[in-house]
Amino acid sequence: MLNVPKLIFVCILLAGCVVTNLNKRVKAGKRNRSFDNRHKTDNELRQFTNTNAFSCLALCSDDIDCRSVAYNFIDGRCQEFNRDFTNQPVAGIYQVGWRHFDVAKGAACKDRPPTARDCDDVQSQGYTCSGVYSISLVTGRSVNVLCDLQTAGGRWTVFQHRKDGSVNFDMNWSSYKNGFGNPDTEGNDKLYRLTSSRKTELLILMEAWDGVWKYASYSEFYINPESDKYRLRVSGFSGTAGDSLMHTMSFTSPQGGQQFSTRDSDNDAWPGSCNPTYHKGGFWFNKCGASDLNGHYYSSAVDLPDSCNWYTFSKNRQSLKTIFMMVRKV
Ligand SMILES: *[C@@H]1O[C@H](CO)[C@@H](O)[C@H](O)[C@H]1NC(C)=O
Ligand SMILES: *[C@@H]1O[C@H](CO)[C@@H](O)[C@H](O)[C@H]1NC(C)=O
Ligand SMILES: [Ca+2]
Repeated sequence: MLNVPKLIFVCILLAGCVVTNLNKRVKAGKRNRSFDNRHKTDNELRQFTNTNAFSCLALCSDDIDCRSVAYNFIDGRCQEFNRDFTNQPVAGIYQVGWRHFDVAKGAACKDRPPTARDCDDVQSQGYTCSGVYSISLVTGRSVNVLCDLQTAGGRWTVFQHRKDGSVNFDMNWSSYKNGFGNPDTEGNDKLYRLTSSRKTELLILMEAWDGVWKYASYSEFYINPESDKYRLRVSGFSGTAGDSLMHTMSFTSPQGGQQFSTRDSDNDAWPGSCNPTYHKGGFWFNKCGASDLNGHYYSSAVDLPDSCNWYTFSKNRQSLKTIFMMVRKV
């Protein structure tokens, strides 16, 4: 398991992994991998020639699917991969010069901006590192949120994050209303505020237990207020993980999507209650669902309906290792 926060943009390897040019985007990681000298072709997204180590990493930072790179220090070739190789040997053809860098989006952040309404404001104020910031959704009241200022242009306010099993997500209605964890789930009232006053898009980044990352992006996303049980509105899918929100949630409701349900508040479209019969956690269950990103966190890839899963990722209920759900204004 990684013992570094997942949102940290880590370039791992060189004793003093170089940093300067990428303005805080790349940091020396805790791992130390000597030259792999392996040229691999599986899990490859793109390749470039005549790059330098910095631009190779920068290209990865801008690519939503990219999670690691290989750079050849002898001839300047650069490869991007859609998975990382944490704690795993890199297999491939022996070729001198290759080094593999595992890359997690974001960078540990020590700066704290004065007041911002969301992570878009944070980035507009000149901050470049991802991390936890204090924002004010309501004047005078600040909350800590995770900002992703790297992925696909940054400006993302993270409202849900799974990274290990340390936070219980099978919480009741009022916990989902107000948020829980620090700052794992921002809560539906805050999500309503973030998405109701302007057009917002949704990005979901997901990592399976074999290290492969996929994403689901929705060009329009908002939820209704608590009086309508935080009904989901989502459209305009694109991405590599498949559309498990539309797949599971909007085929019945003329209003567009399902209401939110928790174990103590059944608003789903099934006669019984999806949680706990099939699922765990609070989500926009239908009858019940083929995805549940707030399901139980298993510490391995098990195929169980109560896990945190996204059906179209691998056409089963395989529990995911890492999840980010985040919004930004369009
Ligand atoms: C990194 O790896 C090299 C070669 O295996 C080793 O000599 C060195 O002590 C390692 N450094 C750290 C900080 O682990
Ligand atoms: C909901 O859960 C929280 C935290 O576990 C608890 O403090 C609170 O009393 C619960 N509320 C209801 C209505 O069950
Ligand atoms: Ca029901």
